[in-house]
Amino acid sequence: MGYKVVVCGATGNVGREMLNILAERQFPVDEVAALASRRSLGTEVSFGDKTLKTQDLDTFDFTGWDMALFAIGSDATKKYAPIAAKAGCVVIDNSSLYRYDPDVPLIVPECNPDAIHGYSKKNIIANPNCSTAQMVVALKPLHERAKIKRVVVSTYQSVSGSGKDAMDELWDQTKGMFVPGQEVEPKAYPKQIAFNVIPQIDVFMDSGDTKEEWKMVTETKKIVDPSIKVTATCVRVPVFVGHAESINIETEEFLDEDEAREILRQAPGLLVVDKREPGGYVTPVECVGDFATFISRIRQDVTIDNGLNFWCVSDNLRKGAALNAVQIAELLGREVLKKG
Ligand code: 11C
Repeated sequence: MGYKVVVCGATGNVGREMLNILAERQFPVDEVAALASRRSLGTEVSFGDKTLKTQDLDTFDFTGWDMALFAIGSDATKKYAPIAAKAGCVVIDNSSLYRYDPDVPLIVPECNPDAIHGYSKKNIIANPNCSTAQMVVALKPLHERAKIKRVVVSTYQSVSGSGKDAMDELWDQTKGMFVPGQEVEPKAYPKQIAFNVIPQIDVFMDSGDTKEEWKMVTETKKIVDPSIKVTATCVRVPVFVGHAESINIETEEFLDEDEAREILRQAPGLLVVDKREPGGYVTPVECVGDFATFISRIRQDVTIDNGLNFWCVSDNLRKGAALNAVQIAELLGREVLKKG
């Protein structure tokens, strides 16, 4: 016997990846419902070698369904997640709405799988922001060995993090640069993204940080350890899929770069590609469609006693969103629902 699984927001970038990954990982499903808002109704989506017709999220009855993977943004989640949860269907939510709620576990299965048991307070589990998810997979094993005191991270985030319109904007703006009269004005972003980089992701907060930067700080504390200090600068770059991060850590105990490389090699969810030669590292275009988070450029930071630098790349639609949600579904099945 398998699970009855709902994917809400099945026609979006993340919803489609959720269906792909459920099929790729052969998640034990008895039935899958693909839900969409009324304006996308009737759109067909792929699930393995099957095609599913989307159903109306507004009128769907969640009773009798085991779990629902939500990828519909905070506003719609606010309306529909409590309906699903109340009907007994466990919600695994990709929006930021519940991430900071003390009664909702925020889970990256490689880091804090035991938090799964907290799901029952609200019948909701939160999935972290993409830039946090890939970073904490790398931080956790290093923290266990040498206790991380402080993290300085700079991100290079792809436009797929802002959705399909932003991907179209990068494509059209790039083409428009070469065709006089067809220049495309910025709409998804405050400035031109083609052949440019933008040091703003999400809105500004009173502190001067952006919300994306604040999310990295707050979510790392909830997932790994509240004592870790994080400072982040998040930057949008003209890449379609795949987020990259330059990460600097300061640890309580000394950690040699070779030992760090070995720890990261052994850690779940990571693949180390670290040759000190031209091209001996992973870039965003190479990680697209992969499950792993790739670590490269591991080296000592000699400006402090206990410091390390490394480069971290992952498919933001996968580990940063859909894959992590499916891994949570697998964990929920294994540890809690125990069907099949
Ligand atoms: C981006 N990280 O790349 C964002 C997208 O809180 O789930 C995901 C926002 C979130 O723009």
